[in-house]
Amino acid sequence: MNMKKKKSDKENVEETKKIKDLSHETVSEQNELLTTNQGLKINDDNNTLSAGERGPTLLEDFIMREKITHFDHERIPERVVHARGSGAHGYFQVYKSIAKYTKAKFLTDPERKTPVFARFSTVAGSRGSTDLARDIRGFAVKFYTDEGIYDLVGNNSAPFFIQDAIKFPDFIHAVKPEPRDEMPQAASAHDTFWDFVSLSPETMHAVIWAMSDRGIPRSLRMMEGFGVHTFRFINEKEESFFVKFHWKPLLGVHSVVWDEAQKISGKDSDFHRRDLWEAIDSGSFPEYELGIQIVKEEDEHKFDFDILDPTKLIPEELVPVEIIGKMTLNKNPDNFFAETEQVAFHPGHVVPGIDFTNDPLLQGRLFSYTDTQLIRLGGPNFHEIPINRPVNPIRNNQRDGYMRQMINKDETSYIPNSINDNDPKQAKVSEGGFSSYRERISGDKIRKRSTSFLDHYSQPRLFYMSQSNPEKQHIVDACTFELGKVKSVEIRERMLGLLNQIDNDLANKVAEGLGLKVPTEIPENHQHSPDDKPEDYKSVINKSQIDKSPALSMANTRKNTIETRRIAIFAEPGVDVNEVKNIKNALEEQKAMVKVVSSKLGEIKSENDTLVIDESILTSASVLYDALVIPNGNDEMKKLLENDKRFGEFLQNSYKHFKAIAVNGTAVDYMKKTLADIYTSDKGVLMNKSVDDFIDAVKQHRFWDR
Ligand code: HDE
Repeated sequence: MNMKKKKSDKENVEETKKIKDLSHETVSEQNELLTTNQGLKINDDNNTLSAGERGPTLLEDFIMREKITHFDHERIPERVVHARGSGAHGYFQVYKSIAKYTKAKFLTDPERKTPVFARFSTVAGSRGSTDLARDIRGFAVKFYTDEGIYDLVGNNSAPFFIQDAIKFPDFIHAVKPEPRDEMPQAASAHDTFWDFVSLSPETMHAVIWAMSDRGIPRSLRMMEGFGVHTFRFINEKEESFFVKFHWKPLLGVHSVVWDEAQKISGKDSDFHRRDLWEAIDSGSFPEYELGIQIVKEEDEHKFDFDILDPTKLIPEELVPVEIIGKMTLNKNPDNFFAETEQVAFHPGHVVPGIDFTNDPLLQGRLFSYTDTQLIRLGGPNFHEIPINRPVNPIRNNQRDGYMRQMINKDETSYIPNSINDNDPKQAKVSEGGFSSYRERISGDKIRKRSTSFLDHYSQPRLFYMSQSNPEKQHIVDACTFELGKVKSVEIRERMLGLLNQIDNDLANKVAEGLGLKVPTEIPENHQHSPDDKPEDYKSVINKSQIDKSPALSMANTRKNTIETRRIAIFAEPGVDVNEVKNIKNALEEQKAMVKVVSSKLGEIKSENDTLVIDESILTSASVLYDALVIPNGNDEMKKLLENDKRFGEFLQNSYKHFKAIAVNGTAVDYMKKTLADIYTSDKGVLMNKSVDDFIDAVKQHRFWDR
């Protein structure tokens, strides 16, 4: 009896492994001949079974019916938020053990490479919406650790919009297209969004982040990620530390300009997805360092904000970010639907050593993510979809349900049992069993926002004051644009009142653009419940411990590489082919992506050389590039450029969007004429300079103070 039981246990583990292997058999095209889903070889896939050549279709045609039925059911509901996303595989490795903080094995063994799948997304738009919407970006990473799945489901904004999960449906309904006409798609610039946020001061911090350049990243590879909530680490001694997670991209944090973002949405709405794909495809693997901010248990209350409040960040100047490891994304998905679309993240997927706090937003998320997969992926077995399976074997008494893959062979499906030797057994903590942090809780059962959550303005102010002047101007411009799209004057005015609480100068500048006056009365911290009394909120501080946090400004980010920057070189007949090739080689040596752009595809021949054209001016646009080179050429080239307005528009946009521009020889004169009406500064415009100077300029990303 015992022997039989042991065998069944082993069999089950083998079964899990076998299922993994089987998944590979089904995903790869092993059978060369066309078959039905039942494995029947198909002889004719082009003609439906019919009664005679010109006769009616026969219902009997099970092959046609199977194919069309499957097609009819190809769509699954898109994610209610974060529907538009792009994913990639890779691995994570810690630089050194952080066992003093956590027992999570993937964070304590520097030898261990943990496979990951990352998915980046916009929040508001539908699955087919543009990548360049002004929006927060999702930054979700699934770690396939030896102890089970760990998901870090974060955003590229450190604060979130709301404090309590129960407000999430309201917030999302407000930002989604308006209910009557389903407009606008993937945009917060409309009445319902600003109506909601103008009545919810807690949103101000995240709103300011979204209105900053971080809302329009240059690339998914050039944005930070944040775990947002404060989590817990637990070490082997069962000591607990509060922890905030950060992802820091090695390429620095960079954005595009709003005008550019709007144009990219027309020229290539897959811009971010393509950029991620091409970078990985070309071997320039995106890398992000993982950083942690640790707060000791006894320091929980030492800040003038509550670390459980998800609308607050811990300034890096107060608690430095310790860099502990690196994620490298080195493989594109094989199939978008199977992987990027079906991947199911959940902040509740944790491993021993990582635990939750009582952040009320996080607590609500712990419910939502399984619930959403049930409708999106069709049932409780979504963990069996290959992209969601842990790499360690799973074993439990859960059974059946839609799309069950596992063939459980145990004689029992419950514990305790005597029939199967009480298998599967619970794991002791010493065997890696998860046990929740033993936190002492006492309190009344109430619905009430903690008064420690009520300072809604000092952190948005800290963020705004920490920006460089061009970044501040971009926030003003973004608010003016978005509120300019709002039809209700009342909403615009209410928003000005809130912006005024953040900074008077900000509010005045936005008011100026809207042709309005900043309201004089101070908006109250809105009550959260009809029975709340103003005296409940007396203790609101509205003051930050520090005035500036340089870490919050993208201007202070890394600017030491041109890797994967897209650089266009104009070429028309008469161009100095030799010069083009030298510049291209020098830039490509630094791993830039260089394209020679001409009025038509094909080749340009010089006396003793040939230049292959990569892109025609018809299918390329300045907004798809980070920098521009116009090389020397003879008079013919100059004339051709002058006569074709598309080159002029390309050059003008490159200049207007603050990009580095190199012009040599005859191109100097061409540039001066073309930019005559808009030229204000030489910054980032390199006339007859060396390639090295140009490379340094491209590293700067943009010349914002041009
Ligand atoms: Fe999410 N969120 N969220 N969210 N979220 C989802 O889960 C939800 C929140 C985030 O690439 C959904 O599988 C609630 C904060 C990302 O697949 C859903 C609340 C943060 C992704 C859901 C929040 C996030 C999601 C929709 C308030 C940053 C995309 C599809 C309590 C820390 C993951 C899905 C991917 C997705 C609910 C707030 C990040 C509906 C109820 C805060 C990156 O379950």
